[in-house]
Amino acid sequence: MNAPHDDRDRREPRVGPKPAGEPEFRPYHHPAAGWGAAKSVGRVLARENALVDGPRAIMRMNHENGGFDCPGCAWPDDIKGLHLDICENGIKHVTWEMTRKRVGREFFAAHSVTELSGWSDFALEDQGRLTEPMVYDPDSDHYVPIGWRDAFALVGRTLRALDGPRQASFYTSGRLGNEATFLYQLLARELGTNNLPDCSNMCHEASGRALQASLGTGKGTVDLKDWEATDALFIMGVNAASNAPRMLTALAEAYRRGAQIVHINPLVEAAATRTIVPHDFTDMALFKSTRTSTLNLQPRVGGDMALVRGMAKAVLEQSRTDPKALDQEFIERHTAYFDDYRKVCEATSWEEIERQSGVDRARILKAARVYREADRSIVSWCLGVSQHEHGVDTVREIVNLLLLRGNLGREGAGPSPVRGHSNVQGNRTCGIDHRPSAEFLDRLASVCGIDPPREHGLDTVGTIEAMHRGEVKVFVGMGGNFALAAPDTPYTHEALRSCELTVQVSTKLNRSHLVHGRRALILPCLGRTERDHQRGGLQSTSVEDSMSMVHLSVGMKRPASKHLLSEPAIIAGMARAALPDSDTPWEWYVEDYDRIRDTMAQVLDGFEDCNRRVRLPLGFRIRQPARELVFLTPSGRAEFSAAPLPDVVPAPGTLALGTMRSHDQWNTTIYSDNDRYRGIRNLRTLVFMNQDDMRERGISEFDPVDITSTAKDGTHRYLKGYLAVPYDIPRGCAAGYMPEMNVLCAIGDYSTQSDQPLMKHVKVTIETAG
Ligand SMILES: Nc1nc2c(c(=O)[nH]1)N[C@H]1C(S)=C(S)[C@@H](COP(=O)(O)OP(=O)(O)OC[C@H]3O[C@@H](n4cnc5c(=O)[nH]c(N)nc54)[C@H](O)[C@@H]3O)O[C@H]1N2
Ligand SMILES: Nc1nc2c(c(=O)[nH]1)N[C@H]1C(S)=C(S)[C@@H](COP(=O)(O)OP(=O)(O)OC[C@H]3O[C@@H](n4cnc5c(=O)[nH]c(N)nc54)[C@H](O)[C@@H]3O)O[C@H]1N2
Ligand SMILES: [Mo]
Repeated sequence: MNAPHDDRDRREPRVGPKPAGEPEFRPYHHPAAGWGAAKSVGRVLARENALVDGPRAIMRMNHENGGFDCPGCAWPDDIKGLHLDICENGIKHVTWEMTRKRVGREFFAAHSVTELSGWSDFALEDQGRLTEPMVYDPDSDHYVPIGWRDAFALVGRTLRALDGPRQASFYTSGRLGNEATFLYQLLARELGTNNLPDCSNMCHEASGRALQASLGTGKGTVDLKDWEATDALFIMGVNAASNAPRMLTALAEAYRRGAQIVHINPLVEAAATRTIVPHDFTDMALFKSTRTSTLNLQPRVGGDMALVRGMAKAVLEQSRTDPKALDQEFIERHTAYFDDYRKVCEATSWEEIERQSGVDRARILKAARVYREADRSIVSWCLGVSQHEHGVDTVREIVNLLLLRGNLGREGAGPSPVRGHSNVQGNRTCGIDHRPSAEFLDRLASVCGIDPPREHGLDTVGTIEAMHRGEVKVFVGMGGNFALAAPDTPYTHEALRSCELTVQVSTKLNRSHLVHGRRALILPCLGRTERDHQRGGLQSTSVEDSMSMVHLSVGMKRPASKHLLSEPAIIAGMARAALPDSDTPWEWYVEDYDRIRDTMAQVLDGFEDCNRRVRLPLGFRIRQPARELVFLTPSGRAEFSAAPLPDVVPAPGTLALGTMRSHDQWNTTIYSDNDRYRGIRNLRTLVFMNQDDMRERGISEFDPVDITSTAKDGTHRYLKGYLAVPYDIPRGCAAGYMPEMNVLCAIGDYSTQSDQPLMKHVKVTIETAG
């Protein structure tokens, strides 16, 4: 059906491209991946003029030896290393970096910053790769060329002129390789600050904190071999077909093996239906699809903890007559506080569980039965679980459930968070943490000969608030698109604009270059697909995937411009300028990244001998104490938690809105206005609603609506003229796209447990546009 009328042009600058036609909504009934994906890949390659280089690069991607790591997502490479496992969105992402288009000095001479500010985000990135360092010239309102040396001198001078190092903040987006990451945190800490916000603060902070508290390590414990051996998979709050597409292969294989696959998501996403395995060419040719689900449960937004509590309660109830429902021996030998947990489960009534989860008891019992009957279970989750007020409690509840049946420390069982950016987990491992442990700082001090600050630094929200107050004056963005990715867009923009200096290390032009401080630098860097030559020869960089595997990534393309520097070189350049007397051998490190790895081997737990081990065919796996049933918790055991259920039922008349990605986007990078698996074309400014919620408000399909959010402090934020789309989503829930909807996320609305912005639970009212 087409929209009756179109007032979308009033909402410039839009994030996505100019729609190619009228908005459409036609529910998608085909299997995920398969030919739809293949067609879409062909279009993307053609658009980026990459028909020759694209396929060649893709054949080198995620290869067991010698290729570069797919910058798409953090899903691990196939452990067997026998076939390439590639996906539509990974290919889109690689070709996005390999485009032949360039943004040179002529471009910036032709367009003022004010003019560019009116462009869509799509148009900005679509100009191609940045080619040389640029500095903002306030007199002309243009970016003008600057040499690397002068650029570094400006950074150094500004940092040295601050009242203290805590007036600077160093953001990381999860693309940065391990070696650059290590140098970056060293720079911040040698300067004297732990102000190291990262995209994790908006992403999996809750997962890390929960796993740390329960198991004493902030990561999942399973690997792909476990996925291949498990009897039951519980997939919660992830849109895998779009955001971790290679998971589809694992799901299809699990189904064929006879494993149970339970999806828990307010939306029935494409991965919860059927797929055609992308690398299975016979399946592709025969249109043969495989199911990827055996049960779908649709909790309300924020209802996961209640649902998991219900499953646990059912298992405990069963154990009264069937002692084998629990793994008593595991509970006794390896866990603490089980009695408290049992009591809280008993005290939580089924009525409360049904009301808070939005799922009836019979269906929860069905899921519980799958869990009870499985010898080995894995629970996997992503942002649908973490970006909530009670994200930490919910992840801990997941661990509680796993502990009941000893689903930990053995093959085919355990917690398995799906991380986001391709190296976001490596960033944390290598020291990006605004709350570093004392042991880490001690080792850093003794190995690197610096005196790192001990007090905690600022995270993402903390940095924005501090910039707004004028307390942080220099913002360095190591990748990413902070201006668009962070919550409360206008507030974040005011914060960035009040800085003395903003520095963005980037591959492409984006909003964060236009929303800048009094002075501003764009420092263009090599991408992951590109050759990185230093004095010591061709360099490689290491990355860590979602399942703690560390491997080397080697670029093979000629750099987009001869003026680009690698990220380690840019960090070292800034460091030398800011710390002229530093004893750290910055330049020496950059000559040969093996030297950085040698230092990392001494500082980082699990990195011993990493230069050798990272060169093994599949790299190495970082030691996982919890996997070996060693728990670095206060009790020395895996700890049950016993939190009460939060009240997540929306107040009458209000809805709980989750912000999420479309199929054709990579965080703030939008490829098109389509969301294939959800049946949407030519539309991003939409809100998915339950049909009854729409009827109650007198709203029909594609009616323009106004969305009002109410923050914890009672203030309101608005999006006007969005189009309503009736969708299979529980009553009281709504969903729409990030980053546009960040306008609705108040800066003060972050979780008291994880400090994560509540991007999956915005309290809103929706009414016909007035
Ligand atoms: N192609 C592509 N790949 C990506 C990204 C990308 O933008 N594009 N981003 C990367 C990054 S940084 C990350 S962190 C990941 C993100 O991967 P996802 O977590 O899949 O990201 P979202 O699109 O935010 O989708 C969240 C999912 O949670 C569901 N959801 C919303 N609220 C709830 C809830 O209360 N409970 C449950 N159970 N589910 C809920 C939504 O219906 C949706 O399916 O993907 C990574 N991979
Ligand atoms: N409302 C809402 N907001 C969200 C979320 C949500 O679900 N809802 N999700 C949050 C999450 S999970 C995340 S991870 C953040 C993402 O936040 P960010 O990581 O800050 O954003 P990205 O869009 O991934 O960054 C894209 C930019 O990175 C740069 N880039 C790409 N490759 C490279 C490289 O190799 N090196 C360098 N230096 N730069 C590069 C390019 O210039 C590109 O424009 O957004 C968060 N924001
Ligand atoms: Mo993320």
